[in-house]
Amino acid sequence: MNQPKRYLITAALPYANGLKHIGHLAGAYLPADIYVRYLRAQQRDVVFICGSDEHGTAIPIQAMKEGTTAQAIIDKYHPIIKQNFDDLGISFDIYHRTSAPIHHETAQEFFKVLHQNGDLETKETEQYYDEQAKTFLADRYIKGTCPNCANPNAYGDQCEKCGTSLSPDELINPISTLSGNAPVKKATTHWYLPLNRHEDFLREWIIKEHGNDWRASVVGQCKSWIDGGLQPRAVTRDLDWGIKVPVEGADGKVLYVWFDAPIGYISATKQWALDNGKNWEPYWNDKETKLVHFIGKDNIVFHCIIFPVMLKLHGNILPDNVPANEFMNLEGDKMSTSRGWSIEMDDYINDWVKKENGGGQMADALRYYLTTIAPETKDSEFTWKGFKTAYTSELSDIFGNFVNRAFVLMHKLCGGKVPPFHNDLVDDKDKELMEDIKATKEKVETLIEQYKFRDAQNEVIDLARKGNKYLQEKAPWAKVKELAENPEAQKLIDNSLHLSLQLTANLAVFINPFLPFTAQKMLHMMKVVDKMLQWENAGSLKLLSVGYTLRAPEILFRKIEDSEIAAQTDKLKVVLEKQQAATAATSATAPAQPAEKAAKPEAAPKAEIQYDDFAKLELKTGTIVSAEKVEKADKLLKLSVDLGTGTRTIVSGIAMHYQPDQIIGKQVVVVANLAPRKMRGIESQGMILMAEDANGKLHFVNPEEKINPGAGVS
Ligand code: B3M
Ligand code: ZN
Repeated sequence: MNQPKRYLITAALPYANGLKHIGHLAGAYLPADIYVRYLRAQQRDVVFICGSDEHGTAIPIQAMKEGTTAQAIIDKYHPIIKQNFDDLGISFDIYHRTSAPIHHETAQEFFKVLHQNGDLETKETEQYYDEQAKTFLADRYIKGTCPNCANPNAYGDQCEKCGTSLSPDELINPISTLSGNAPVKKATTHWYLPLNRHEDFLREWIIKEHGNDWRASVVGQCKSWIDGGLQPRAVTRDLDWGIKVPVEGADGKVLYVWFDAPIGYISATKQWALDNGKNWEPYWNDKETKLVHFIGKDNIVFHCIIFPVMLKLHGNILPDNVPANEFMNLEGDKMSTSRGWSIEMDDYINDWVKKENGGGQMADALRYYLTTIAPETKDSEFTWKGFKTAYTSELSDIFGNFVNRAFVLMHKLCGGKVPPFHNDLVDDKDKELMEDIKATKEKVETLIEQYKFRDAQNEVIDLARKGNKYLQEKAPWAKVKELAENPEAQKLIDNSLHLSLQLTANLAVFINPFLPFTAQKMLHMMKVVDKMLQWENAGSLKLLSVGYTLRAPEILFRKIEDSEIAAQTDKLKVVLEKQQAATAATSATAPAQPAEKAAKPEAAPKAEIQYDDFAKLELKTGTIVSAEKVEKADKLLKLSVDLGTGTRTIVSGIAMHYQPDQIIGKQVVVVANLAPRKMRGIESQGMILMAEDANGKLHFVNPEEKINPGAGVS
């Protein structure tokens, strides 16, 4: 593409159903922000769009959990998430909401156009219905085993483990999450987007046109989708939360959230245009717009297959790139807000950012580390130790240190003013540094334009590293002693500090897209205005005028204490301890008794319960079909248990009592409706009843004769 006329940059619309964590930040919002800040510095016409995704079953499900209404949920989380992004310097031009009337209208109009053009199909199908809850079940309300990876907790729309997008019919052993019952089939009519009609277009556009410039992981995922054969996708749902389907005979139906949410990018652009006296249309209709969607890998199919087909049918432009990121893990495990194993943006802000009076230093600290470990090509890992190391040994000791030294020396040796540059005394070291400054511009540009933000940021640190080396070699402080006998000494001091200060100004320009708060602080120290950060200034050696008075240096990056890091890792330890306590409970074993204390003391009697309490348990017979030791866990075995309707993975604390091969084929009683829980990275989907004898040995509880697996126990 030639230089695009304008840019429209979107970042995935977060569900307003809870706090968002730093993995989300690293996945979509931070890289998008870096890109946008870079484009703005280039004076390009760019609009950065985001907002809350407020439909879909995620919202009413959260409302159910919090005992409130769906509306209350979105009204609670939308402003928090918006503020969190703001505190971390994510500079959206608009953070809109899909509950806004302009969005409802836009999404309905979009649907109508497709409907009127005959681009949708209707079909009566049998759909899952929960007879107890008296409602059709939206995909998210159905759980079952993934046909692709056998994850037993796949949802009716997607398996979050392998990323496959599913329809409820593909799930093995579906159950309703509303009642826990197996749902029944009932007839209902829905509108479908026949993706199968667009296979050729998609193949041409993704594989042929973008096979080389899109990330390999993105192209690969799309290709395997297309090769697998595309099916018509229902774009309406039987649900009472969402955007009403705007055609006759669609009572009680709403647009599927993944139909309306990406249209949210368009409605947000409209709102932005209204607010700013602009015209939104060219951003979505003119081929000279470069549209880029920043997302996490779980959103690829929606942004690369479904939405593009919708855009094409509706007559809009298509994305130029969809630089999806992989996932970021936390200290050895997948990040998950529901399990508490995550760092919410909100928590980070409260613990680090709010304490420093709006300087943004700690917001930049997070931005920096997340970019150094950006999961651009593979999953990556956040550790608090890594955070501190990257911050201290790179940001503070290299970047911060260079800027500080340049300023301190300039005040000491050059009277607080930008010293002159004496061309007659230029040496090879000066020349090398000047070349490095110029070359960095091109390197950073190329990398950012290829969405390689991690490498781009590295180049900036590398340039600061070169600055340190230069100062070290030039050692202007040592030249002071020569001043009396060597008339050129002051000139040499001037040259090294002149260049160091021009480099400092360049570092501000280069670091600005990545660490905007730091760039602002540097502007203040240099007493220059925002305009200096324009990208055309990058590489220039004339950013600061000779004789100009500069301020005293400010500390760009304060020290991070070990105690601050310990406080964070302690928080995670608490989560882990809670999980382990729960593990001990679900595996039905007390920790193995030490040998000298063989006999177990009598457990205290538990409080009396009602029959209803007991009836909540779903007990079933099962047969152990496989067993293996869990690595680095002495007490745990990982079992596959056949429950008649399918197999479950159950992690059980019986490894001290049974060898894996001893128990294959054993019948057991399983608590089948226990919420799944992760132990040592394995999801346990139930618990096996065990009896513990006076010596602390565990015995299986099972029917006296073998019976069919899946038999109810009561
Ligand atoms: N809300 C899913 C997510 O937050 C969804 C993205 C919509 S982007 C149009 O991952
Ligand atoms: Zn799967």
